[in-house]
Amino acid sequence: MTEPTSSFAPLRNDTFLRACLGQPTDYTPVWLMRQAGRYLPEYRALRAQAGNFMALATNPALATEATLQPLERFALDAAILFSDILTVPDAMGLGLSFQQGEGPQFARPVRDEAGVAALAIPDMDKLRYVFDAVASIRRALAGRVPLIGFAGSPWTLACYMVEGAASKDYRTIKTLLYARPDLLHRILTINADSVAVYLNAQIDAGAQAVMVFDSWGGVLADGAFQTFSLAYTQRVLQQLKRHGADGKEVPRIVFTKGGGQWLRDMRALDCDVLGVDWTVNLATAREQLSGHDGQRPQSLQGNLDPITLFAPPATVDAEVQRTLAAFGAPEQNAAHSCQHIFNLGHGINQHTPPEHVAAMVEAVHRYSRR
Ligand code: 1CP
Repeated sequence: MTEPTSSFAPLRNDTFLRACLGQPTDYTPVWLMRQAGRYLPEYRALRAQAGNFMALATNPALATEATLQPLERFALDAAILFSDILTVPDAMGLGLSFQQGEGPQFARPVRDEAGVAALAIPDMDKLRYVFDAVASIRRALAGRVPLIGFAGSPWTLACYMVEGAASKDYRTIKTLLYARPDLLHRILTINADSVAVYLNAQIDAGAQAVMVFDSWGGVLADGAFQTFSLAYTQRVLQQLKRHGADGKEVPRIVFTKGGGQWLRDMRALDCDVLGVDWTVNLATAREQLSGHDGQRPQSLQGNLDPITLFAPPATVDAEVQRTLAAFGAPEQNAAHSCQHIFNLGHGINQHTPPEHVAAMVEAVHRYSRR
């Protein structure tokens, strides 16, 4: 087989990708969920220049700038595409808008038989701006660190599509789940197939890893999680390309907030990394993932409580040390083992002092250097 050639610069820091694939590294790689965003003054200036969030996200040059902003400040080991999980339901025609300070809103939420019947996999041309941004970011990175592409899980997208906005109790979608599971299954099937096509297009455009954000999987009852979230995340993973345009393996990360008690179910997922929130003990999680059924063990991503970053830098430093110690010394000899990717347990809070992020990233690298 001939290696496909790539027009992108060679990767100079592969620490994150190695850890994703369970290979030993010289230190523990680190990046942050929502690392580009409102806690950075330069992001707020860029968004003001664009006018609003969607104007920023749909402009590949500005999205590239937003992606690179945190990398200019901190020695992060990965970049993540600047976009949003809700671009997919927006392309389905649900009418997304972001009210300043209020979060996302859909003009036409999906709530009844007719709304569900009208849903279809969106034309990927409507999401061309995302794939253009991926290619543009990849060029701008010039091999500095790998680029992560992402999408929402079918369940998490459905939460917004049915609720129409962020929710406190998920009453509308859970009522649908219990009263009309047939309708929810149809939404989730369309979401899964849409997300698969969408992530494959990001891979083709240059994404070097992909992540599925199951941000609201943890609000489901045991049993419902497996049926309405996990099964559809697996349906996405089963359709994903294994290799990028450059012929390199593209690791898959799945993060379920509040999913710690389901790691034994999640290890059956066809993915390389499981993201965990701060309620999880990393040593226990590592034990649960290691040496299972002869398959390559998944690596772990996480899990500092994002609110830790409001404490003084000395505390941040101590909490980083504690998190690294909780995972324990990474395996250095096996070709494949459960490795650690340092991250927060959920997205960074918009009021976080950037200097504390600097202290965190520096501490991860200092304490983990082998
Ligand atoms: O006002 C603004 O500037 C908008 C704030 C904002 C930003 C910076 C939104 C609206 N989205 C984003 C970017 C974003 N969203 C990224 C790329 C930035 C990066 O990581 O560096 C990513 C990966 C997301 C993913 C996302 N969007 C998730 C999953 C991650 C998570 O935190 O759980 C979710 C749930 C969303 C929905 C969403 N979009 C925006 C907001 C404020 C929200 C959350 C709404 C809610 O609380 O339910």
